[in-house]
Amino acid sequence: MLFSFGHAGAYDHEDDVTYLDGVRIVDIGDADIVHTDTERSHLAIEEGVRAILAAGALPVVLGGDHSVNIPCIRAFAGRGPIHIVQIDAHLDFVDERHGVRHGHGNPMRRAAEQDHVTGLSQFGIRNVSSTAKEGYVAARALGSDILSVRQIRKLGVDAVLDRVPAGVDYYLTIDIDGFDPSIAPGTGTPSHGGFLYYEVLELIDGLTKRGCVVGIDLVEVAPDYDHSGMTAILAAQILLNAIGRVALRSGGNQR
Ligand SMILES: [Mn+2]
Repeated sequence: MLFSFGHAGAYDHEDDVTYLDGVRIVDIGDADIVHTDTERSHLAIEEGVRAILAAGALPVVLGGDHSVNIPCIRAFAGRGPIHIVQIDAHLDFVDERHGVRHGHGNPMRRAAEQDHVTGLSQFGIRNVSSTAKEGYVAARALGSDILSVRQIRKLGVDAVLDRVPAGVDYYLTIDIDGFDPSIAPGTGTPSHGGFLYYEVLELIDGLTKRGCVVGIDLVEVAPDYDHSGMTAILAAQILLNAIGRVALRSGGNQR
C-alpha cells in the first residue's frame, strides 16, 4: 500500500521505463501449513507453486524461512532446466545435521540434487554459517559459483553477471539476510558486511537482461524482529522492482 499512489505502474526516470504498467498480480494467499510437519507443509507449498506455473504466471513466493525454497524448486521439475541465483549471507548447503535435511540450512543442497537444476550462483556469502567447509567443497564440486559481498564489490556487477550462464532460465532466491543488517535488521540470522540496495537491484536488473527469470522467492523476513518495519519495506521495494523488470523483459515468456 505504501507504494500505491493511485497511478499505474512505477516510473523510473533513470531507465525512462514505467515498470509494472499493465502487469497483473494475483495473491493466491498462504500455503496451508501443518505445524511441526515440514514435509506436509512443503507439499502444500509445492502444490501452490505448481498451480501458479500451470496458469502460465511467474511465481513470487514470500517466506517463511529459507526451507520454503525446497518445494518451490521441486515444483519446477519437468519444466526444463533452471539455474539458481541465490542472494544470501549463508551458503545453505548443509546435507544433514541432527537428522534435519529440509530446514533453512539445507535448501541449496536439496536444489543442487535436483535433475532440473543445472547450477548455482551463490552471491553475498560471508561470515559464520551453518554450512561447514565440507559444504563449500561439495557445492563447488557441483559447479556452484560462490562469491562474498567483498569479492563482488571488487569484481563489479558486470563481471559478476559474466560468470552467470547466459540465455537460460533463472530461479532467483533472495534471503533478506543477504542485505546488510543496517538496512535489513528484521531477520533471524543477521550477518554484517552485507549488500546495499542498489548492489542487489543491479544484479537482478542484469539477470533479467541476460536470461529469463522464471521464479522468485524472498525469504527470512521476520516481522517480530523488524521493529521499524524497514526490512519489510526493503523486501517490498526489491520485489516490486524485480517483478517490474521480469515482466518487461520476459514479455509473457513464462513457462
Ligand atoms: Mn538462506
